[in-house]
Amino acid sequence: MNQGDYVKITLKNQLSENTSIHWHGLIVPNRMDGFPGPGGSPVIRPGESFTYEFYVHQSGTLMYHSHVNTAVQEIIGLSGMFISRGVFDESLQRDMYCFYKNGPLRWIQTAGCQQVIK
Ligand SMILES: [Cu+2]
Repeated sequence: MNQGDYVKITLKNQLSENTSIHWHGLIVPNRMDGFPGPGGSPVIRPGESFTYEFYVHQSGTLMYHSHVNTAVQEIIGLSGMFISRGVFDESLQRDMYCFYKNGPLRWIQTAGCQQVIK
């Protein structure tokens, strides 16, 4: 993504339980925040879809994650990085992040680092 982009991301819930996507650290309208509750951001029920739409106001290495049954859903993979290149950024060639996840053995355990070439 680039700072200033307008994004539309559709979540289709193929889980057997509710879910949502919270755009951690991103400044978005309450309804698009993915934090179900008073701000009006919806819970996505199994089999349903929801399209998150917002402008990317910030630059940097940000993240997204489930905001329903978070302790389980993040561990099984419903989380990741959201990288936004700033309009005034110098010519960065790569961005690196490490994302460690740990939980009970009956869940998937993952740990890893990735390099994103811009
Ligand atoms: Cu968060």
